Amino acid sequence: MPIHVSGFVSVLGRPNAGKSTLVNQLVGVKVAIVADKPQTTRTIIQGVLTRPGSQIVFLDTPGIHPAESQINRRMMKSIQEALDSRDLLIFVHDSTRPLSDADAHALALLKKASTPAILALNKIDRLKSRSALAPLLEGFRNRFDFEEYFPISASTGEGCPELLDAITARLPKGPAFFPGDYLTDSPERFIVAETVREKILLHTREEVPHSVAVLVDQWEEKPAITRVAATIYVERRGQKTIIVGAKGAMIKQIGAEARLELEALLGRRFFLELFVKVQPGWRENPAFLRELDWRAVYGAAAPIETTADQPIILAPPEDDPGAPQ
Ligand SMILES: Nc1nc2c(ncn2[C@@H]2O[C@H](COP(=O)(O)OP(=O)(O)OP(=O)(O)O)[C@@H](O)[C@H]2O)c(=O)[nH]1
Ligand SMILES: [Mg+2]
Repeated sequence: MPIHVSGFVSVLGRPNAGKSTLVNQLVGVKVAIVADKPQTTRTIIQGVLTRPGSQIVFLDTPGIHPAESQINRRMMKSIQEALDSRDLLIFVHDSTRPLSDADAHALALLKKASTPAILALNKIDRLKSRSALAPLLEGFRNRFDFEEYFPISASTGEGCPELLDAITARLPKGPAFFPGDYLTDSPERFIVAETVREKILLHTREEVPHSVAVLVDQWEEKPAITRVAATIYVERRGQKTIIVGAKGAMIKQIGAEARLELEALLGRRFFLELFVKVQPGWRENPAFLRELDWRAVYGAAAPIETTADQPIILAPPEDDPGAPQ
């Protein structure tokens, strides 16, 4: 029997470093939303890669940042969870940026975990010359004892096969935790809400991205279509005006983009109805934050009532008449 390895690998780093892009690249499917705004990821996102002889459970995390508000404290709690008793850590750094005090703070967190860590110097496709990597690497080496380092581009995939081989080589012997087609524990409800939020992040700037939360209110499976109603929460009236747009043009665009992506990912037709509500101070509201946290709402042993709660995304069935062409 060939040896089988498996393990939990947490992907950590500063906001916007490219952690979610990397997890999507390594898993080969978009499990986490990506945006050019910091603090895109707000909770742990699981992405599972199963290959012959190995299964890797990647845990994408929120960017490491000062926890000033309730929501930020919750995000830092997820980071702590991702640091506890894992097999390996991947620290992702945007190599177009120099080392800063904030990076030193992030590395101090890693040190406490005393788990082996690999450094991924990301976004090398944006470097004019590789010579910029040497001083950066030197700086990291002076601050943390990484096992290995890899220059990569999570966007283009450059360096990622080598990183994946190094990860696999460091995993302990063990059986697969999940079936071979299992990709994530994210319920479809959460995937829908996150996809809508991603489209909003792509179209807005300044304080709007931080002020947006999305919750699915209704979910109805029909034979030919899944009907979903979701509410976009913002903190101020002006933000609602931005998201709705002139004559509702912006919200229409957000809805259309989210729907197209969801249909391709989940392999069936969606009808998506979006509402926008002003909910001042939701980022400091523990009851609301709990509602946003699907793990807190469903729990590990939550009853599965509709396919919306099923934690497995399967590839689109080939003979599904509802699948987009
Ligand atoms: N050029 C280039 N851009 C990248 C690369 N990796 C990520 N990006 C971009 O960097 C931005 C941030 O990427 P994310 O994957 O959302 O970063 P993150 O570390 O998950 O960010 P948070 O969730 O906010 O902490 C996005 O615009 C990505 O497209 C890369 O290798 N090259
Ligand atoms: Mg992210």
